[in-house]
Amino acid sequence: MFDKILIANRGEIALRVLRACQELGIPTVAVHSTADADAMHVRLADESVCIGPPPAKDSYLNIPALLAACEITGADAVHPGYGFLSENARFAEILADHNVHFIGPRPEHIRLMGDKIEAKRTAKSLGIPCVPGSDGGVTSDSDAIAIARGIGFPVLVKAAAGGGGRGMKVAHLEDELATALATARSEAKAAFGDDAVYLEKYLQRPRHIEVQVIGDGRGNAIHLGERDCSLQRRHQKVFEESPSPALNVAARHQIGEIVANAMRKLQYLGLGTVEFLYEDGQFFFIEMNTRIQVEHPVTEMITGLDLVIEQIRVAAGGDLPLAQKDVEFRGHSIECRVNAENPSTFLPSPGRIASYHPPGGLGVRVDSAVYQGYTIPPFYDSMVGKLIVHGKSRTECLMRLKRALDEFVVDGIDTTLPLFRKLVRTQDIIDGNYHIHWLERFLAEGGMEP
Ligand code: MV4
Repeated sequence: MFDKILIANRGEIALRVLRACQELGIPTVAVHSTADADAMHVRLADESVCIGPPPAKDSYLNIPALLAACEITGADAVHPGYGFLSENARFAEILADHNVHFIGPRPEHIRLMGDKIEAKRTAKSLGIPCVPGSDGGVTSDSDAIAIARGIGFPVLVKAAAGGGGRGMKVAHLEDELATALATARSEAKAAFGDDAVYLEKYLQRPRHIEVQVIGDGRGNAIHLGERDCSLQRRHQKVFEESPSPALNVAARHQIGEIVANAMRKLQYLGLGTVEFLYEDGQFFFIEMNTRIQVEHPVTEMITGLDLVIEQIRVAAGGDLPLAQKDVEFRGHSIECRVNAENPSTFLPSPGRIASYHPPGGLGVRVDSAVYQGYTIPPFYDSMVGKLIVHGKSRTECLMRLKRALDEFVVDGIDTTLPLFRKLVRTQDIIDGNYHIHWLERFLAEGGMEP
């Protein structure tokens, strides 16, 4: 096992990782920017190192400063959390060059999944169902037209270096395709320095369902069920649940086995999430994430596993916690991402939290790094924390969520709590009847108007 872990992150995930380290009996090093000197992860860690000024590029993304922090403290492993350097293959390689373990997949798998064309090619070769589209990149308008005629309109042009919704353009008709290609290419070039694009059939009203996996890097891998993350706004997830209200036991087992088998063949190491669009009873691979995700707690609640502890164990060469046949899925879990934003306009609302009273009780979990009197700095994401609830059934889970939301007090800043209080009282949400465009339509139709 590792002797000391440096946590290359901030906020709730830094605290989440710190808690796992403490339960494993591993000393921790927090790093922080000058804006985060008062942050909770700094207070709770065994040691801390200031790594630079507030802008992330000068602190949480500053690889030389992180290496120096490892050197100074003697940390022999780095946990990257999510965001920042968590999917940076070069960072993982540089750490290895300095004899520091990266708690995550091998660099080649991070790099492979970072290129969406290569990721899709790999998924397909491993037996994962993919969205119909181009085989690899599209290089000419005439090729694109031929492919689009084959799969039928509408089609979607996606950037190879994209992901998370950046650099996508829809073409509903043939005469829109050349413009969609040109626009997607130039946006991709400007955003990522890579103008490679590919083509897919555009699915109009799918759900976003992702499968959690963990591998030991020696050909053993298990899946831990799915999460339904269809409720999103501008490609930011808002509300996630497991199991998905759209799947039955047989469908869960089928897609889970396909994904776990693929990861066994890849000899995948660490945690991973395989993302699908799900429409008319069919799964279509879109991307794979090679990090711990924000919404991992809903999987923890229904499996009883601590994903960060298991992630650290496999990174240190340990075994998987369970065989697939011993993984049990119990009850239902929902997560709400509470952001420091106006609940109608979504404008950021950083500032001082004047009063703070998180909910509690059976089946209620709050993953947050804020406290009463804490000032949310304006430099980073606007998450106040995550409210995660668990119940025996989806109905019990929703009732518990409703009461937990009513207990939750965050004063002094705007938060998205009122949005969630509204959502749990909205029939489509109660029925589990939603898709990836549901939330934006709800907001456009005045769902949050006073
Ligand atoms: C799609 C799609 C429809 N058809 N691909 C957006 C983020 C990126 N991960 C993939 N995305 C999409 N890919 C095909 N072939 C619709 C989306 C999409 C979306 C996906 C998941 C969750 C929210 C979304 C919101 C808008 C578009």
